Amino acid sequence: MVRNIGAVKWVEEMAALCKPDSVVWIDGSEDEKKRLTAQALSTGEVLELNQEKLPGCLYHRTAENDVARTEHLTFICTSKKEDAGPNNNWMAPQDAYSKVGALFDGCMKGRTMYVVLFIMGTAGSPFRKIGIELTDSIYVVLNMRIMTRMGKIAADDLGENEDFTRCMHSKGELDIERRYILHFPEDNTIWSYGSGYGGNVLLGKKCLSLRIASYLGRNEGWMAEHMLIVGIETPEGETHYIAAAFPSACGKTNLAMLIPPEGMPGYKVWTVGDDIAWIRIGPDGRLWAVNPEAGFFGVAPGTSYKTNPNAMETAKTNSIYTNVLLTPEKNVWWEGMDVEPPAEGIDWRGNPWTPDNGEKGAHPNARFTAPASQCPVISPEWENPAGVPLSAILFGGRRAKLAPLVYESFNWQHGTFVGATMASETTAAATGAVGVVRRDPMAMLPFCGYNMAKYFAHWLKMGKKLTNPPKIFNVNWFKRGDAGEFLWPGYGDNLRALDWIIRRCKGEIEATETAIGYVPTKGSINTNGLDISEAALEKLLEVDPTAWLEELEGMQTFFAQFGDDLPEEFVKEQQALKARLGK
Ligand code: GTP
Ligand code: SPV
Ligand code: MN
Repeated sequence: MVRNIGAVKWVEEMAALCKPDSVVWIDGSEDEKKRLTAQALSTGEVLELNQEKLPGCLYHRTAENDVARTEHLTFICTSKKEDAGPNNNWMAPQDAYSKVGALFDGCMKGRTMYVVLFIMGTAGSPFRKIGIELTDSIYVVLNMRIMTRMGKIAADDLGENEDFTRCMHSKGELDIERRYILHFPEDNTIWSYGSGYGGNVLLGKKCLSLRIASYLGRNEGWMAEHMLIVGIETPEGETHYIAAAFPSACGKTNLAMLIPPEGMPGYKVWTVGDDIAWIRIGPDGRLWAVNPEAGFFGVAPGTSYKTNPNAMETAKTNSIYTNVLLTPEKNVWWEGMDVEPPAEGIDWRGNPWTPDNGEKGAHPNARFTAPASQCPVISPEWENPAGVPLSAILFGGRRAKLAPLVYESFNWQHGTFVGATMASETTAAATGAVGVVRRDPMAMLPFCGYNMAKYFAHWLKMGKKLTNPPKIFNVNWFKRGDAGEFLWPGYGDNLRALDWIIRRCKGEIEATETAIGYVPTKGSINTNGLDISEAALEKLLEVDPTAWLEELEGMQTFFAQFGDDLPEEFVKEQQALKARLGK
């Protein structure tokens, strides 16, 4: 199938290192899928789910210590430490290759090495990137089959071109003490050892499409961002595209496929992507975004027919469920699914479970892998190689206090500053404490493959090249009242904020200028059919200068680590914010 000399040589070299019993080149066919599935079923690597209720769906459980990205074991290996920046763990490339090379040595004895050629983007597109992942996990192959365009289509697209990302993965022993996720941007190479969890092992996703791609994008003049892309069709029939960066488990998948609330008839929502956007400047001076992925790797807990029916429909067939609760009927269940829990089941650890045994049935970061093409509201433009033009970029996170429901930045430079000063409460998508506010610029802190100060500069530079830039906004669906309750209903009702954003982009409505940006003037958010008190709305839109002055201190502390690399524009933005806050 593959006559690419560089690919064949590299696979031979890696096979000589890992010493698998056999090497299998994946073609991506239906027959092959059947064979691989049968084999994974026979070893228990995956389980078959109820084929009446969930046709074509499989179940998988990862090791108990391997259920989320491990940021402390993730490294950027550049020749110079400063190129990785204070935002990344760093290892010298030679040290990394020899240290983890020793782990790869012989690690596939008794196993098969699968060779997966895959495309991020669509075949033939000038903007796609091609990778080859070597892995000893059928679960990884089956997931890559959903998340990317892979096999023969990728081999044909690559042809004899030797410019591909070399992605090396082994489960190893699944020992957290022997786990490394290494990126070598200068060599276009990724090495992942000792994990079987999504973001650590589906190397086309965070590793290639964000860490390596952000590095390539800076060199090549484009941007790789942790953003959903959604089209909003107004009752007048115009479609406006919005990209939004929220940290992991902060609502991207949900916003990308929301269902308009009853009070907003005539609106339609079209999903283009739910996690990653590659963004370029078009000939018209606007930003154009593509989703390089072919599937969704979505958070299961909290997903229900009430909160996100489109995700439930998407994942009903041909999907893989990881670390959810398994019911006696071989169905799946998770917390927040909004159906009665089964009387008993097997939890994400593989232990017997009952609703009252005090344990979670599903891990909070349990996931479904589902083909994007199955999404009932997938955009007709989702595979357009040119992408979709962006009217607005949103930043947002989980902030119980401070950040208003929505506000608009003054201009691109200020908007970049707003994105760079984002903060959010941590979630179960990465190991470590949950619920701690940390700064997460552009939701890219765990995913920026180089010095983030240079990344900020890249954003500013891109803005200077735009003759028709999108407007930049900040949103927060997670503000809480005094009793700890969410003040905003969220989910489908988030369209009310998007609607305000679109009307601002079109210059149709006035807004109130505050120290942090423009907030909705009273009465300008469509609350038709929404049961919300005046007091809650007021609280949602409040800007408290004292609290923002405190926030400014947090920003300054965070920026200090970048020293002189921090763009001077950000120093000016900090001063201007301070002045606007009256100090
Ligand atoms: P990653 O796949 O990790 O990048 O996550 P994501 O940003 O796509 O987050 P996702 O949409 O999967 O949502 C994560 C969790 O937040 C789920 O439990 C959702 O139910 C919950 N959530 C999403 N949107 C809202 C919202 O508007 N309000 C509230 N309260 N919760 C939300
Ligand atoms: C995230 O954590 O942002 C995800 C899931 O989208 S993972 O692929 O594990 O990174
Ligand atoms: Mn994500």
